[in-house]
Amino acid sequence: MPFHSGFTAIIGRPNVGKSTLLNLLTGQKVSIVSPKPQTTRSRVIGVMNRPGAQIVFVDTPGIHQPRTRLGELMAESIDNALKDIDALLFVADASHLTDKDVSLAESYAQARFPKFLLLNKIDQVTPETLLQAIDRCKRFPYDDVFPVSAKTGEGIDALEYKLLSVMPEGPMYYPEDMPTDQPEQLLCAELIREKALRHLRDEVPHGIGVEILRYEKQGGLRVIDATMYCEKASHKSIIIGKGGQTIREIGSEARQDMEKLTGEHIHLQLFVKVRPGWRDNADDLKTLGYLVKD
Ligand SMILES: Nc1nc2c(ncn2[C@@H]2O[C@H](COP(=O)(O)OP(=O)(O)OP(=O)(O)O)[C@@H](O)[C@H]2O)c(=O)[nH]1
Ligand SMILES: [Mg+2]
Repeated sequence: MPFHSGFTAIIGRPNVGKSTLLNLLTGQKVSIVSPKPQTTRSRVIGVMNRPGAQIVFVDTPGIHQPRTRLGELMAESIDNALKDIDALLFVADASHLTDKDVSLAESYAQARFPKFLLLNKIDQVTPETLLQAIDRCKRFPYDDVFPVSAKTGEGIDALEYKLLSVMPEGPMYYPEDMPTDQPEQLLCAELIREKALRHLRDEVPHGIGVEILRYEKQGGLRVIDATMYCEKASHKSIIIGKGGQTIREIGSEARQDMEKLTGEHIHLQLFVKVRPGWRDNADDLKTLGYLVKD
């Protein structure tokens, strides 16, 4: 039997559940998730292995109008993710299908590769709302519409079956024990950002960037020092919190997830630095790994 494989991009507006879906399909947490929009900032790969087949999923930042250089880089990473793919998943929130979702879905409908519309979060819609959403999407030339829940797994088997059936013959792109191409250190930085997104409000979380300063094995312990960038002095005091409580919680939750990820005992120390305008500064963007070329 020939091996089947291919690349499948996951796109859609912010907060619709793309990264949750990627983690579910991959069976591991490779992309961070939060209730805030614009959680994912760059392309994230997650690999699904099945007997005789492999699908490489590419998670992308939510489609939005960029307001900073970082936003532009996020938009570029969506365009890059759409190059050389074998299938496309356009994800929308079934409980909150907007005109913007509909017009965006329409704009990708002309793509040549197999494309599927996913109405996610069906665990929180009434059957009537779901039927209305399906009806609105039916007129687009997508190959299929899948109502799914990335949270409960409902509808995912049918999607997986369909995707496997459209994958062309091809090689195993990634070794079976490699669920993502992101280095462990980057995943750890992302986990810190995830916890920050969960603990912080309003504009504070969007201005956070994480730089790992130290990532060292010392005996049976991994020592990680990381700096959280923020954009204003007032944000720094919010991140630290009363008596250091917020930063302690962010650090403790991130450490627990890092220990699960690496299987190591971790000592994590977090610092906060004010860096006004870092999202528009090429050097800062490079330091944080968002800008790869000049
Ligand atoms: N109830 C419910 N919540 C979901 C489902 N899928 C995702 N969520 C929640 O929706 C929020 C956003 O999920 P993400 O996976 O971060 O969304 P995203 O599309 O990757 O967002 P960006 O990276 O900002 O573009 C999180 O709070 C998830 O827990 C679902 O099927 N049902
Ligand atoms: Mg995401």
